[in-house]
Amino acid sequence: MTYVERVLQDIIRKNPAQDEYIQATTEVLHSIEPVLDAHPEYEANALLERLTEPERIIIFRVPWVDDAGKTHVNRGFRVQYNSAIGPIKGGLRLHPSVNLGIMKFLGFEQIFKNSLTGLPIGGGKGGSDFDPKGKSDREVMAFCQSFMNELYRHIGADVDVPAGDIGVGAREIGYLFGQYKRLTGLYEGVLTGKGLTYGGSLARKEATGYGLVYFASEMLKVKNDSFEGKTVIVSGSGNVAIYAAEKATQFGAKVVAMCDSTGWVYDAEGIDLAAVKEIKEVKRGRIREYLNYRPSAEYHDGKGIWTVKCDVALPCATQNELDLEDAKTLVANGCKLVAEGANMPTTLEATEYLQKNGVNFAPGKAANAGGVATSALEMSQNSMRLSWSFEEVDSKLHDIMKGIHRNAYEAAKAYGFEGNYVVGANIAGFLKVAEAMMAQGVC
Ligand code: NDP
Ligand code: 2IT
Repeated sequence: MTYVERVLQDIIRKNPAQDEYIQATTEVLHSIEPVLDAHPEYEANALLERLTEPERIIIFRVPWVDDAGKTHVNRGFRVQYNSAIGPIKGGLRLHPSVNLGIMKFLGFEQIFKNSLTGLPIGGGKGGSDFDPKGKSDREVMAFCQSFMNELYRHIGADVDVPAGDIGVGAREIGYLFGQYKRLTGLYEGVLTGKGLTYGGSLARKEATGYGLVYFASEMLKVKNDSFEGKTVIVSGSGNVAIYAAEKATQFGAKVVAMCDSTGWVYDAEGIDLAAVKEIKEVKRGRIREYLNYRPSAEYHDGKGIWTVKCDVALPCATQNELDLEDAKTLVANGCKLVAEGANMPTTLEATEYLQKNGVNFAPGKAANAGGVATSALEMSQNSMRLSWSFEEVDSKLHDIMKGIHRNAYEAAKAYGFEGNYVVGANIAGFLKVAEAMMAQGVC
């Protein structure tokens, strides 16, 4: 049995019912096998065993009272996965599906993503099974304050710096920041994605989506191609999706479909992003309301966005939203590039099918790293107590995405997998963390 097989077998045995976590570790560990073969000292020092076991996991009760006076209890998580290259960094997700396996898969992926940015940030993730949909602002505030009443003991500007993810945007970060400040008396960059009046960075809101398109552009450039004239599908209609669609449009593409968890819209004329922003960012409404703005568009309930014919697909909603059947449909419709804005939106089988059928494929840990990279830029600005212009941050983000593309491309090539960004991103991300862990001894 190989080293990787042995470690994976242990992971499966010790973590029953953590499917997403097993999926993520399986993909990463298999793809770094060539590096492990070249570095026998990693096995001798139980590096994979240490890397796959989080430094610590905090699970806590989050009681809060709704507007009718009823008390609810949610479960809070923070998985502090790995701090070898910097303080723990990663988002908070508020969604009813949140459980330990999902938190661990996200935290594990974050280690390599953060390493790829080239910035000094370790990996982690957190969140809760609280559902912000349909809650009043006061209820969301009550939840966030209660969540922070426990979390504040475990975080800090040089310890662990949470941010947004699904269900967590500027509103939630504001409530969390206010409560942290109240409990600790510290005004510090303990969270990123903050509002611009209290330490937030310009371009953080746009960063993940813009970064995704910068990365995909580099992939197209390798093939002497560009976004100009491409037909694009963007799944989701949240933070990542909206700004991916915006940048793709700026780069000359036509985005024809977007969705939420209820249904999807198709607009042959190209999605009207001002309408989507008003529905999602202002009204917190459903994507079907798009028809009120563009009656000529189509709305369909349920899944099905991947049946739309496109050149480029950008999954920006959630994990495992693009399965083998969807991959087959995309290939049959002539799709040439899939870049993940979400974390692990493509199943293992679908990824393999796309790659085997000539689709240029970018994994989320490389392609969506612009969000956390810009969070690290927000941390730098907070430490320096100054703020950069939008253009300055955006240009740093663009350079970082080009750098990640180059590193992933070169790492894959060095190990004989040219053009395979999954292998390249995993190897490049892993090497830096592995070296840092080896240098720091058994810990
Ligand atoms: P948001 O909460 O802003 O938006 C999420 C979007 O995805 C919504 O449109 C939501 O629809 C949709 N969605 C969620 N779950 C499902 C589902 N089960 N089926 C279909 N659609 C679904 O989150 P973000 O845009 O921030 O995050 C999207 C993805 O990007 C996540 O995977 C996240 O981990 C990843 N990511 C986010 C980063 C960031 O900076 N925000 C950085 C890197 C990655 P609905 O409203 O109906 O739930
Ligand atoms: O998945 C991710 O990279 C994020 N949700 C962003 C994390 C961050 O710290 O900005």
